[in-house]
Amino acid sequence: MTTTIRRATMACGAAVLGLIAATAGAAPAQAAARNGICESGEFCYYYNSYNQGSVSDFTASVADYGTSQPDCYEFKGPGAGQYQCIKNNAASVWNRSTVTVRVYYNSNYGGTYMDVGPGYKGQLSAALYNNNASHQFNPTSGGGGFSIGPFSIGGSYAHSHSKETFSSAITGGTIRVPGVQIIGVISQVVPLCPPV
Ligand SMILES: [Ca+2]
Repeated sequence: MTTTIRRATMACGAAVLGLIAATAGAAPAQAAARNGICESGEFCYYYNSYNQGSVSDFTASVADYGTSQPDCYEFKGPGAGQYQCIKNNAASVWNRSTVTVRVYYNSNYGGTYMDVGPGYKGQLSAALYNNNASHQFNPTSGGGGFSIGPFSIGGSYAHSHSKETFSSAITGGTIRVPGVQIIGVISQVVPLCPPV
């Protein structure tokens, strides 16, 4: 009898350990933005041409860099330009993210721009060279619509590769949205452990 209980306890413990390991393995590696190192997943400005000089690294869009210290977004890495504000001061870029990053001439994603594709490493265009004022990951346009929990209803959006529109209708109290919507994920439940 004692042997049976021990076996059951060990089997349960092994299952729980396996679940924890799977969860840890699925956690994505996080790039550390604003540490002066251009890492996988980041978009980076360089003070000098051809990816030389100090680096300023980002994992998110910024609409306004600021224009003076100590509040501006600055070049972080060692080398020429370190601690200088990045606005109108970047010569080259490296997009290590998986999406297009749009660099704008003006703040708040305005004016002429350059789309920097994933993996691009090199000069800013002549129009943006030392004339960078904001940048946007996976640039979008359009709007409208609303969302309830995981649902997004109505509106339109566009990005660098395609444009999609969708709509909804309310009929007899039912909200209808064409297309597939993922509303849940089925997870396997580990059985309860017997008392030790
Ligand atoms: Ca970094």
